[in-house]
Parts: sequence; structure tokens; C-alpha cells
Amino acid sequence: MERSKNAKDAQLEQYRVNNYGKKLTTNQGLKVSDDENSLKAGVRGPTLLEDFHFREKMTHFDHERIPERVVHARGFAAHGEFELHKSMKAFTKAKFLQNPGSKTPVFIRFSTVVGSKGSADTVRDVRGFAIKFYTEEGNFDLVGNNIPVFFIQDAIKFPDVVHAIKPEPHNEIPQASSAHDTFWDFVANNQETAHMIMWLMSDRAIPRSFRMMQGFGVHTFRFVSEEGIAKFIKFHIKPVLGVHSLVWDEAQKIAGKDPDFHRRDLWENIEHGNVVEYEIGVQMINEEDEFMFDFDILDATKIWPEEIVPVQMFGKITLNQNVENVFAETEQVAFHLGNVVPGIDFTNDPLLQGRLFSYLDTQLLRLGGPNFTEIPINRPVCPFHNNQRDGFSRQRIDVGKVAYHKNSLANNTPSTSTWKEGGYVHYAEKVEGRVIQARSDSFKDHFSQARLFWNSMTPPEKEHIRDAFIFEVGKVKSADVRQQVVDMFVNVDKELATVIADAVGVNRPEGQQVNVSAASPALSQEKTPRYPNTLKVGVLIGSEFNGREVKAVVRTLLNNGVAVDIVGEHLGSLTGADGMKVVLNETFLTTSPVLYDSLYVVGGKAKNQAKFESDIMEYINEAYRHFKPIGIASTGEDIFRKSDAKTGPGIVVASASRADFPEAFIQAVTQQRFWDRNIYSE
Ligand code: HDE
Repeated sequence: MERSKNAKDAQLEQYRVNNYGKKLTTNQGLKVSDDENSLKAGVRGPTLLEDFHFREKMTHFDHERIPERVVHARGFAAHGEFELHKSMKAFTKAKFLQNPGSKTPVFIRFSTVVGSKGSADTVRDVRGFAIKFYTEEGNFDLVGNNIPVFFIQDAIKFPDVVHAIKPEPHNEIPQASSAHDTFWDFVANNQETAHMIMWLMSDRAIPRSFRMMQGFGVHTFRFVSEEGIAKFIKFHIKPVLGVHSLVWDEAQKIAGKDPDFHRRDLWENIEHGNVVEYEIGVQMINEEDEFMFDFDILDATKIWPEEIVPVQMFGKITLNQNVENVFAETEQVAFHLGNVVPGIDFTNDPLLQGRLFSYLDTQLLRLGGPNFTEIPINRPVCPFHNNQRDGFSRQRIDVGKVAYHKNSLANNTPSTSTWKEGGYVHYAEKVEGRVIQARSDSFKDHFSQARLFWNSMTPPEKEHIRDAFIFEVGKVKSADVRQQVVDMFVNVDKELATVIADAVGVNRPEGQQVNVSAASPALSQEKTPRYPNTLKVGVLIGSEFNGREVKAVVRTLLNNGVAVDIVGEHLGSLTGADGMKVVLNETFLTTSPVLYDSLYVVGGKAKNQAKFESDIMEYINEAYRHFKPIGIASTGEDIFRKSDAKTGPGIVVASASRADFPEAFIQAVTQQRFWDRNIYSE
């Protein structure tokens, strides 16, 4: 695919090295004559210390690893661009938000939070959504998540929540999972987690794709205009393809069948030239309205319901370029909330305040010193000059003898800039108060918005949340902790807590839910946009298929942007009853029904007919249980009838819909899930 020719790409190009066709050398540039055998005293003798090439090669290898991120270790990233559609000049001085049509290079790293670097993509977890905007005024990092609230209200508790959710330290089990004692013990004993837990148990925590997740800045930030007028803001990012999720059983199976499911999905879609798009906007609250709400706008465990404070979209982010080297770019990228530009400022959100310390600190360890800003992926696209010097792996050569401010020998340069000249001037917020270690009373309502979230869910979404609780709390060995969890979540919903109690073998809770009947429909995924493009259909096929029929369906799928895998008994090609040939690119063994959004069951003949039919039935049964659309060709009906699946919602049968079949099937694929399918009916 054509490279995005923006300022960041041009900068990175200076650092890219292509070794293809070159001579092998040492790092000193010396040509190497033998890379197979170390230098020895005699062919069967000991290796000599003198072999500098061996030692250099081995030493470099020994030092290849750097510490993984303490959280968000598993991630995947891509390059792209932000385009401004609507000027935000009235609200912020930020230059990249002034002129509609202006473009800013971006780099986005998506991640899970809990698992280590090699863990599976589809675990139940929050997803990181970290964006680096390479603006002309310096880098702006929006280090968000796909869930708009957080577990805790004050950064001082971050090490605690992370210790509780990470694998338990005595046996390092379980990997990348919140379903264990220490996490739920933390939840029950730190009830500020309630709202976040509702999101974590919801479908949001098992996204279908990075391309189908919302992003949130979570904290309350400030926009500051050229005139110095500030507004409280929250950042929102909405995927153009809509917000879609997996089902839990499927997510767990994908974790084994394809642990790289999300990174592969992003990688392949970008490689195929499918643009990955998100709208970005803000919610804004005037400074004087700070206390108008029944929640504290500085509390990161609260949302601002969109129905009360609408999101104003101002631009689009497009990802269109994969990285060249995952370590150099994705691993070495260093995000930091303190990377801001004039016109974007902080608030006193105590979670945000703590993050302003942590990110810089963590990079020093991870990237081995203070010069990580010189690593190509971290460099701003504008020049940078200051009196910082030295440190491990310094690359720039600052010339001259003056490295201090103020000076006369260098005409007092590098010089500072005023606000008007583009200098960063911190917003002059008035603060007063006594020094105190305490939580504001306005932060103490932990359940109203947890219930607001519950009230906003459709019945299938509620069922998924209920089942997630039953799974997670069911994994907790301590009956006492299970009881505490049930006694906590009765505050959110009595019926929910009672069902959980029965399922996890503890007493039904005695308390009552909070008295909140409001809902925020924007929180449900049910009304999200739905498109067929970039969804994936598995075509299950044997020989003697009906060529005309299959061709029409596959063509309709491809015309709608659907990706198609042709799956059969073996790789190679097959011939239809009418002589048409198809090339198979997967077998029943190399792929799995959980890796498709839908199946098209063609059937046909195979060498081992019994095994062929049994494989197809297994695929059908699995897709059926995961509420997926299934299209049945005329040659596939017999096998379908022998499977556990029943005709009904999302089952499109060629003989029933005849000429309309391709269209009817596309509609079903677009719908993605059929929650009204009763998978347990006889
Ligand atoms: Fe982070 N977080 N975090 N976090 N976070 C890190 O920084 C931290 C929080 C988020 O792709 C670390 O470079 C504290 C909220 C993302 O490279 C570390 C607190 C949100 C990423 C850190 C939070 C996030 C991180 C680990 C409580 C959503 C991955 C490695 C105050 C708004 C960035 C690193 C990437 C990574 C600290 C809470 C998002 C240790 C102390 C809330 C997306 O610095």
C-alpha cells in the first residue's frame, strides 16, 4: 500500500534501514567472512576470546529484551492521520485544532492491561487506546482506554488495583484474567470500582476488533482558548464501523486458536488497504457549570451522560500504515499525559494528577534513561532545543559551550516563548485549601452511575453482564469474597446480585439497589452502526458444489467488502458440479469457526465424506451457539439438518430465499449477531 507521506513518515524514513542485498558486517562496519563458525583453537578446540564478531553478536542478543510495560504490556500499533473537520478555535488555542482540512500524523497503540507481552488478545480486559498526535507545536498524547471510567479515583491506589488484578504472586496464576480471588477481594473492599466493574463485565471488555472499539480520554481535561477562556472537556473517539464485541465463549476459544486475533485483524486490514477510521470529539462543560451535576466532574469513575452533555465531533482519525518494526516503533513508543500543546490543559482529577508523574517515570526504566525522546518514534516532527545534555545513549550532538539559562554568551538562547508566541502557559486555575489526605465527599457515590449503566443495557447485554459475573465470581475460591461481592452489587441491582448469589453458592444479599431509574441509551451497543465490510465469512466447501450459486454469493460478499476464506478438507483446489474451480486457502484444521463472523455452508463431496460432514457440523454448531449468521447453499442443506442448529433468526437458506439469497445473506452478515435465537430450544 502507498505510504502516508506525512511529516512523521518522512522523519522515520531517515532511520529506516533495508539490509536486503547488503554485505554482512559488524556494528563497526567490518565485513564478516564467517557467520557459521566461531573462532577456535583447532576445529574441535575451544572458542577463543579473540573472536570479536562472536562476542559482539552474542552480547547484542543477550541484551535484546527491555522490561515490558508494567501494565498494557501486550499491544499493537499503527500509523495514520488525524484530519480536522470542524475548527475548535473558539475553545482551544491548539494549532492542530484550528483549520478544517489540516492533517496531523498520529500513531495509535492499542493494548490489553493485565496480561504480559505474550498473552492472548481476546481476554476480558480494558483495552488501551493511546494516541500520539505529532503536531507542529510538539507531541500531544491522548492516553485513553476503550472504557470511559476507571477502577479507582486516586492514583495512589493504582499499584494496589494492579497488584490485585495481575496473576497472584505466589504461583503467577492466572495469566491475563481478572477471574481470581485477589481481584474480587480488591473490588469488594474498594467499592469505588463498582461502575468500572459493570463495564468490565459487559461486552465492551471483549471487543471484536480494535477497529470496532470506542476510545475515551477518561479524565476531565481543559481546553483553553487564545483569549485564555477555559472549558472542562472529555475526549471521545467513535469507530466508524460501530462498536462490536465477541461472545465470551468465543473469546476464550480464540485465545487458544489465534492469540493474535486483534493484532492480526488490524494488521491484515491495513495491509489490504482497508482504512481504519474513527471520529473524534469532545464533551464540554463551562467552568462556571462545574458544580451543576449530581456527580463530581473531576471523578474518573463517572461519565458525563451524552444525553446531558452531547459529544461534539471535530475530526477523523484514519489508520493506514503498519509499522516496519514492532520493537522499534510499538515497543519503544513512550506515551505520557504530560505531552500536551498550548490550548490543552489538566484538571485536578486526582487520577490524572498521579498519571502525570507515572508515565515519564516508567519510561526511564523501560527505555533505559532520559534520552528516549530521541528514539525515532518518540521524536516530535517540530524542532526541539533546550539545555538538557548527556545521559545514556545520547544521539544528538549539541554544539557550543552554553548549556544553561539565562546566558549572555549565546544571546540568551534557546529563549522562552510567551503564550502569544506559542509558549505553553499553564492555566491559572485558582486553588486554595488545607494540606490534607482525604477524598472529597462529592466522590463518594459509587453506585448511582453503576446502576445508570445497568439501566441502559438491553436484555441481551444484561444477560452477558450477568453471565460474566457468574463466570468471574465463580472462579473465586474464597466463599467469603464471593459473598462480599454479592453484597456489594446488590447496590446496583437486587435481581442481578440474587442471581449471582444463587449461581456462586452464597447467601442471597439483603441490601437494596440504589434508587436510580435513569438510563443513558448511548451506553448500549445495540444501536451502533453495522456494516458488512471487513467482516469475515468462512465458506465451507467440498467438490461438486453448484458453481453458479456459489459464485453469485461470493461475488456479493466481496462487493460488500466482506473478507472470504475458502475452507475445505485440504488446501489446493476443488471442482464444482459444473466444472467451476475454487482455490481453498484454509482447512477445517488450520482455521476455526470462532475466527469468522459468519459461515456460508456449501457442502459437497470429499474424500472422507463422514469426516467432512462432521467437521462442517461442528463449525455450524459453534457458529450457531455464538449467535452468528449462517448461510446455507442448496448443496449444504442436508448437513445443516443433521447439525444441532435450527432454522430461525440469522439462518438464511438458499432454497427458501431463492434468487434473493445473496442479498438476504448480506443483510444477516451485516446484523452480525442474532440474540433472539434460542440456542437451547429442542
Ligand atoms: Fe496507565 N500506565 N496508569 N492508565 N496506561 C501505563 O505507562 C498509570 C490509567 C494507559 O500503549 C504505564 O508506558 C497510573 C488510566 C494506556 O504504551 C504506567 C494510573 C488510563 C497505557 C501507567 C493509570 C490509562 C498505559 C505502563 C492511575 C485510561 C499504555 C507503561 C492513575 C485513561 C500506553 C507505560 C502504551 C500505561 C500508569 C491509569 C491508560 C505504569 C499510575 C485511567 C493506554 O506509567
